[in-house]
Amino acid sequence: MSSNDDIRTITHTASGAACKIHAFGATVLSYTTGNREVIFVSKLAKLDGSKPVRGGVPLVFPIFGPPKSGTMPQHGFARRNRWTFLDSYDTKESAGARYELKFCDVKDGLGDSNDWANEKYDCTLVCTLDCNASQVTTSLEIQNTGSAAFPFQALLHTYYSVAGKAALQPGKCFVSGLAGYTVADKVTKAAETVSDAEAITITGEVDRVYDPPNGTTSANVRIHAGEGASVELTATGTLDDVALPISCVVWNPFIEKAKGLSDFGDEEYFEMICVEPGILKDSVVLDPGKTARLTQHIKV
Ligand code: TA6
Repeated sequence: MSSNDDIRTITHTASGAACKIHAFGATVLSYTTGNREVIFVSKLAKLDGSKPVRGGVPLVFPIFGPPKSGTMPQHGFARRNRWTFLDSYDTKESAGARYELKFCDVKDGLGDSNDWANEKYDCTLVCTLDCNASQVTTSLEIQNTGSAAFPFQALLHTYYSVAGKAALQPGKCFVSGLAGYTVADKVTKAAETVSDAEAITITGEVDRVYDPPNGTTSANVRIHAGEGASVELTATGTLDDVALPISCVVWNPFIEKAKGLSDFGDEEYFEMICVEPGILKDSVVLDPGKTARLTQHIKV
């Protein structure tokens, strides 16, 4: 089990900006700059390691969503295990920290009847966090340390705090920058279409995967998270230093799903929006000895 002792505060002395990160899942819990908290964590979130944190920036790997076969828990094992603190720093430019999860230390979340549970694969994951007054950067590095190539998905499941509990006010809370992406709507289950929406708003349960048009790699999205609280999100992915296409998931549980989450307040859907960049398309395969990296820069 984990405890609050596993939560480390990273302070950028020069600016006063600060982050909190939990060793459980290497989950970033907070990024504050000035008097603004950018990240949302549910008041009911478990921080004892009994389940993934409901909020912050959960790390999703090696699968996004439910398993296609076998019984690995939804969103994989990365967010369900205690990572090892490597080091931290505090310089004039920024402050940050690094955490590592070696596959041999994975105790939960493998399920069974899959190649990870059967130990066909091996990997080392490194989470890096960097912050200053104007931005926070989080990244997930995936090293194939085994002898077999493995397919994977990876995603930064970022929960944003919405100022003034305005998540359902289209003029104050919306996401722009995903027009032209192909959208798969997990709520309506409608056929995939190309999104022409300049602004994605929350008027009910939203659970959509936006895949980039061919040739587009990095994601550049503006998230309006309440009055005067927008952020610019830039997300990139690489495999062996070659750029990968980055998809984006937009999620708000709304009324019914919120009630169904034991670690989420029934009314907290007014206070948050998830915008989650990920390597989701074409089931990317990582060869032995190679490294993939998913990075998001969140500029305030
Ligand atoms: O990213 C959106 C999503 O896949 C939703 O379908 C919802 O399940 C959300 O993730 C939260 O998943 P979790 O396993 O953390 O409850």
